[in-house]
Amino acid sequence: MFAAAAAARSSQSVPRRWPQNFRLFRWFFKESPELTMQQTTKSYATEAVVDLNDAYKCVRLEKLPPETLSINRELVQKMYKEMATIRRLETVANAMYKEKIVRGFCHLYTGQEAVCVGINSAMRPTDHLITAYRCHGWCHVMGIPPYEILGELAGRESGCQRGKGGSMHMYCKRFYGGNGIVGAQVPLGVGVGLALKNEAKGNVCVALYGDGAANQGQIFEAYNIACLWRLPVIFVCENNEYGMGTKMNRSSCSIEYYTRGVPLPGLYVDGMNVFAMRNAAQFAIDFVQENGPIIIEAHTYRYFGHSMSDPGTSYRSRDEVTEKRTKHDPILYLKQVAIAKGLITEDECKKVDDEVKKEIQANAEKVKKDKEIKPEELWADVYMECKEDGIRDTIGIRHKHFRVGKTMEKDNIKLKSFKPDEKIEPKGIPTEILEGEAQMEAIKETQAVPKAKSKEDSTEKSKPYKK
Ligand SMILES: Cc1ncc(C[n+]2csc(CCOP(=O)(O)OP(=O)(O)O)c2C)c(N)n1
Ligand SMILES: [Mg+2]
Repeated sequence: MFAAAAAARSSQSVPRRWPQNFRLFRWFFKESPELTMQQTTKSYATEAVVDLNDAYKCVRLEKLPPETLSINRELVQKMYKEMATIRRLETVANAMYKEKIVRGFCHLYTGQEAVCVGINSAMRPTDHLITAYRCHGWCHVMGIPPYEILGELAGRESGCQRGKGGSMHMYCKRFYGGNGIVGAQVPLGVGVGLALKNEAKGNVCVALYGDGAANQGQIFEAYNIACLWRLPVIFVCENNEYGMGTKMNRSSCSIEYYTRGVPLPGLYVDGMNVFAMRNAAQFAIDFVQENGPIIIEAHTYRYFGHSMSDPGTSYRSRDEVTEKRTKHDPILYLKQVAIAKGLITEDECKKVDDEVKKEIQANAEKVKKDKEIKPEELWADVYMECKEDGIRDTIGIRHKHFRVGKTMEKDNIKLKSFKPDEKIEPKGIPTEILEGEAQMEAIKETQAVPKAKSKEDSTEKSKPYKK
């Protein structure tokens, strides 16, 4: 693979970036073949072919993904509904945050929908995925219902993690979150890739990170080990051009993120084009099983600020955002191409928009009436299996570990050589386990300890564990 990759690399020309690459987005302009076709209110086709010629660039790859993609009504309708749902979900999350129903961190995905919908549409039901904190769209496509996403955002017991995770920490089977530490999910994704390689069933793991995270050391360590061990990992850099308030070219010596994993092959994809994303993901899923990891850079854009506390206008102009929204919007693109190809009508899109709006609004209203969990439940569901005698909190009290939430099915990764861990016997730490009200009492008791007067008192009273 490497000889071929080296040969391919030497024949690469240095590609230009998005803003200069006008051809890449010609579909948005009048001269686009798709858009000059008469837009009809009647859909008449069941299948069509989309030209993706300009959506890719590559490095160290012998061939690009196919230049065309065959799409049908069912696929287009599913994609449209998913993208419309994510867009509405984020609009409602934004409103609920402003109403102070959603608290804490909240990073909206609006503008980036084509990346998650396109990639997910190519994934098999047995593939795995891990991402960072900008995860609501991913949660939806990986199978968490909107009601549970909104419930989680609002900290209600109806949330997918019973309100204990919030915006950045949502999970479901084969989906490992939702991670708040920039870049930290990438080595974890490589770990999942290692397990999948050992399992030897041909499944892959998609590990996502942002353009800001792309400069971290751990990303390169992850590339290295994944490449050395030929792990079935698809690294996806969701390049939305900003890391918080910093434009990519102010933080990165090279903004060609797909080229940066020497000797890994890389693929640049127009991340506002859901069909290109699907095609690239299909290509990558096949590729990594044979050859080991690949990097995909999905060039996208976020419409809102970094998080709810950032209006997103101090480091970029309003005109820039407006231009992206009006000329490069991923939902508009899908809609225009699908209408032009006769796969969907304006009326059908409107119907989906209305249904989605109604459904998400109803979910939001329901969530607002839902309860929060009781404080005792904070110690529940921490582990799949608790191997110690209870769990310790930050002040050293042991609590009984119990399950309350939906039992997440044990992951379907079954290693050939898997041996369960020995039971861990904790040493030198108290083993008394408190339950329910008793544990709340114990906390109050600890908090009520008066401030130490002397040095001896201080050592005695600040002992972390209750005897
Ligand atoms: C290790 C670490 N450093 C810094 C932060 C603070 N931080 C949160 S998001 C962020 C920017 C990341 O940007 P990018 O990777 O491009 O992701 P995006 O927000 O654009 O999706 C930073 C620096 C953090 N959470 N973790
Ligand atoms: Mg970014």
